[in-house]
Amino acid sequence: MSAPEAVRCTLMRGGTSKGAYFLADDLPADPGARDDLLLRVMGSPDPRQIDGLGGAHPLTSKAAVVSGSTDPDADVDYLFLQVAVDTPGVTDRQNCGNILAGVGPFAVERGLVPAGDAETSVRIRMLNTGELAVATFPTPHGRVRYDGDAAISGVPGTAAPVVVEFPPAAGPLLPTGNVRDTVAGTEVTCVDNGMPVVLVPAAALGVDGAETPAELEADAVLAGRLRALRAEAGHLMGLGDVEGTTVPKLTLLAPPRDGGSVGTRTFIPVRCHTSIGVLGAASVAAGLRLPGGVGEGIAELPAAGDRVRVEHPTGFLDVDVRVDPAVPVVRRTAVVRTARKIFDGTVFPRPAETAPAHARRPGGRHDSAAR
Ligand code: NQM
Repeated sequence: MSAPEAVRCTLMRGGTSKGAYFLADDLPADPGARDDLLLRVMGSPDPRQIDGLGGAHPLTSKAAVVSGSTDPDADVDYLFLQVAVDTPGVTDRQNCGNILAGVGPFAVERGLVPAGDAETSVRIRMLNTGELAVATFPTPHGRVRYDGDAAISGVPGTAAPVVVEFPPAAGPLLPTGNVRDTVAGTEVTCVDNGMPVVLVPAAALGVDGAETPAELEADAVLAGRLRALRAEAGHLMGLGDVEGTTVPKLTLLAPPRDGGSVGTRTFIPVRCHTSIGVLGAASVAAGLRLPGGVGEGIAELPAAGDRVRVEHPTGFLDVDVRVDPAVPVVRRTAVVRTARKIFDGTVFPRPAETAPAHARRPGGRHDSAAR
């Protein structure tokens, strides 16, 4: 009997997500072999992911692949991979700003970036989109500090802040060229400030936007409307056939209920997010700042400053976003997240030979992670 496969791995919470972080050198270079390995690490496909590290939800079935960067503007490269839960899919078609929060600390822990004496800034090239981000976090005496007093909604307790800044993105903020489109009979705003998102007034779909994720997921009529709307919006946004993919996301907008700027419920795209993605929220915030968007008359934006407080099912996420609506372009986006190293060691993937036949070669790895 051969020795089991063993892979160095760090399990981290990044923002409101959880994932397995790897050095690129520790994974197969071939994307097919890498994705097959990640399915076996996570325990997919299986709704309970009982035989792997995955937490039986898309938000806890994620992987980060990190390496030193050859880009002079970046210290490290970060590839985000969404590992589907109950289908054998791994996709690199979306980015993840929550898992991003753990990349800087991971890079310091693994010696890719030297730690500063008080805090460290890591310049990260996000390979999924080609965009850059800068993450700054405390490193007293040259060691990553995880404890602290920053609280983020959706995570119990407090931890050290990870401040993430996104320089202006290169791609179009309005992928359809319009601030408003009619899609499947519904007026929407399609926006991309790091994550392609379709903004939809909740009322237009017959819900009030205050329902729990479980209530919304149980609504079969809503699911049908969202699916039709997303299919049409995907084409309009230049994303092609999005059936079976994880982007675009759909965010239902409602008036704020807790003193924030707007209420949201986000579909990623089938499950309803228990909070909201970082880049998803950045796109929502940018979309709300565009005159003529569907958020007008729903959102209540502060008269001054860059802050948009995006309410979601478990609290809120503050995004600082400065938009020049005339172009339109986003000049600056910033968020505060936290991250925590949970476990560092060796993961033993489920052996390849016991995997179901359809999981051995993750067919359509870019197209089947949509739950
Ligand atoms: O939008 C979930 C998450 C995300 C993505 C998703 C994210 C982001 O909360 O930047 O973080 O939208 O699938 O981790």
